[in-house]
Amino acid sequence: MVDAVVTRLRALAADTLAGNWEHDHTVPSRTLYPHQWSWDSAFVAVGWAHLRPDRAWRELRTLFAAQWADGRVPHIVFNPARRGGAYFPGPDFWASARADGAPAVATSGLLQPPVHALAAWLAHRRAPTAQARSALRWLYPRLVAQQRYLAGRRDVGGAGLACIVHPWESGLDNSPAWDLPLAAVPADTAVLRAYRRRDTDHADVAHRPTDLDYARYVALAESYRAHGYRDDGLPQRHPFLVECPLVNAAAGAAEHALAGIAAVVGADPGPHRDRAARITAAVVDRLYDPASGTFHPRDVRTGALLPARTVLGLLPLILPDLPRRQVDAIVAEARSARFGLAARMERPLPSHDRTAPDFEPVRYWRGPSWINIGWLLWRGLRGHGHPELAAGLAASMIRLVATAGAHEYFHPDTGAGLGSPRFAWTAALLLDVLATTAPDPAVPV
Ligand code: 2M8
Repeated sequence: MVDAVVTRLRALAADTLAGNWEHDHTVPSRTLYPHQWSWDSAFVAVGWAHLRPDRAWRELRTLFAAQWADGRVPHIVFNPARRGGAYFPGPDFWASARADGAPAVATSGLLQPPVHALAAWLAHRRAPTAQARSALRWLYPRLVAQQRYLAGRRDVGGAGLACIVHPWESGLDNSPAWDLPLAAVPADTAVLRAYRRRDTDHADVAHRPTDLDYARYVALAESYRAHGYRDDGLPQRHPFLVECPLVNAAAGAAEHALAGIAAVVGADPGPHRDRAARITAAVVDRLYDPASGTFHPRDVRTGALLPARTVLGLLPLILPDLPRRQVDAIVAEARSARFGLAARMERPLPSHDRTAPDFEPVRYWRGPSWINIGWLLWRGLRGHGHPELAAGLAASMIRLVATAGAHEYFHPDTGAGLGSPRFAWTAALLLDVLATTAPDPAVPV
């Protein structure tokens, strides 16, 4: 019975990934996201490593071939074969060719959480072949450059943490975490008259960001673009500068992964361990709030922590060297009625505090459950000695996909599938979870 479920789910995941494979990368979704996205590709590589390690490495190589001279890894790499209005904001909007240090292929100018070193390390651990070692040798200096960019040009606050300049850089685009700083961004929906949103062609308007939020996203991207995506002078001119717990925890976890990769490619792991320790200390020092007992983003423009208790607050658990006090605080927060983590979960893990007045069960990142977030927390729970909670979360993720399919996100009460129905990272990360967790017997065959 359980074997039949695993066989069915593995086939579903393999079909989804194969259907989204596009000659040298995987699209997150054929309809909504027809290009290559940065952190999607990292998650996808973790999944491909279970099926076709060659594709895991190809995926990462394609992404890092589009790395900018300053080390940034762009959040979208546009497929030249899909030019035209398939996605907004598309290549004409970002106009990367006009910026210094951009690659030949068209990209955006933003970044996403740096989960790539972790993905490369996991892919190598799953299949430590000569091909994997050669891919790691190619990737290592590029991953180091990605980290250098974050720790250098993006340390706008000067405290050893990277700043994001746009909510899209967090990956949790429309999270209530960003409402306060976003409200200070001057914009009105008239800006959208010059463009056409494409997301609402493929997705339910009630699930997507509002027009006013979209106008602010566009205004912020235009502000960054106007200075050629340069990072000097950001405090004087850019209206959104935030230290995000996920981006920085991912950067810390990346240094741990890079220590492992360095040992494989014959480099020195020591500096990576030192940097990892410094990032973890800065994440705790700058983003942990003892009063709320959780992590919050810090608004660099005002100096204040942003008060919303979103799932971002739980994600520093991916730091292997997070001190026990903060581990215990995160576990308590995750087990509270706000997130409902348990050895037997009644409902999926939400992306926002389900007791908050602004919790929205179907709107994108403001309540729905996402498999990539569950997977990150699952890894953190395993690494910090909480196998029962990790198993409960894994079982809940497996149940979601077994019941609703490989959707982009899920209703946090009913588990119904939302967003794109054949979503790449859902499929990829499910494969990784299935490799270590058996579905519970109640999951439908
Ligand atoms: C969503 O973001 C894009 C912009 O990057 C969008 O809304 O159009 C987010 O869920 C993001 O985390 C994800 O990487 C991207 C592609 O799956 O979609």
